[in-house]
Amino acid sequence: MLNKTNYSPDYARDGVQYFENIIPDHLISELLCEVIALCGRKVDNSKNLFLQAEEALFGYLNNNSKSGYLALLRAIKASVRVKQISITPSVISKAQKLLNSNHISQRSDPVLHITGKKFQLSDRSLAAPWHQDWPALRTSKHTLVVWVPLGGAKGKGALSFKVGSHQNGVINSGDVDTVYSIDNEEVSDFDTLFQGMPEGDAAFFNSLTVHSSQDIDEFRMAISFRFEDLTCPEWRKRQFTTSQSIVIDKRALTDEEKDLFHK
Ligand SMILES: O=C(O)CCC(=O)C(=O)O
Repeated sequence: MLNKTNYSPDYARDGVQYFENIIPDHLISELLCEVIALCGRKVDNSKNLFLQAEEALFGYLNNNSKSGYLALLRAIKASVRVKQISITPSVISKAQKLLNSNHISQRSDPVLHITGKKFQLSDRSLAAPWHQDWPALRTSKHTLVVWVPLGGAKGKGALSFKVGSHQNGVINSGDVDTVYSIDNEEVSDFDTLFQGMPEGDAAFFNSLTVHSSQDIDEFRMAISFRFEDLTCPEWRKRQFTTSQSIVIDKRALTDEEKDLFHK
């Protein structure tokens, strides 16, 4: 196991790199305030925002149906506060540098990641097993993932990475559940890199870099988003497609929908 004190990862060699203080504090605070407000609570500026967000989300989970809670999570991840973080100039310039391209895009939507036992909706853990992101995206060959903790990642809540695993291309995966999960034996030759991450830091990693999160008791919240290299000739040949397209449900309007604006 490698950790921060004895190892400093390099993006090209290791497929992962950490940047400290790259996300301005106010953007994280504003997103946490958004979470609290969307849960129907008032923000108390004298108290810790992350703890208030935890309480607000937990209250919402207990007082609403599972589908209502999942709808709220989708609303949170679609908030412009998430977009503001994903297009922070410091993040964009690092992404351009790591992708070695000035022409980059964000083809897929940001993802909201919550771990912590009390937020589990079934007996299935919220943690992600070892996996690569590329098979779920199938976009450019150099897709870069940025993972931004919003709180709870200073210890076990952070991600673990298999150092250099991106160099092996797409690795065999088993059953596709929430992710294309990879057995431990497939990646046992790689060192595991794990380091806690305070808010403001971000991990940038190649979408082929195998990573996982741990099943923890405490609440941890993070967002991730992806950058694509628009100059990737191979992706151009595939007409810039992605497996993460948003499907529009073209069903007929119900009577209730037709009346929505006439009440
Ligand atoms: O935050 C997590 O628990 C998992 C994140 C992850 O696997 C990803 O960003 O691809």
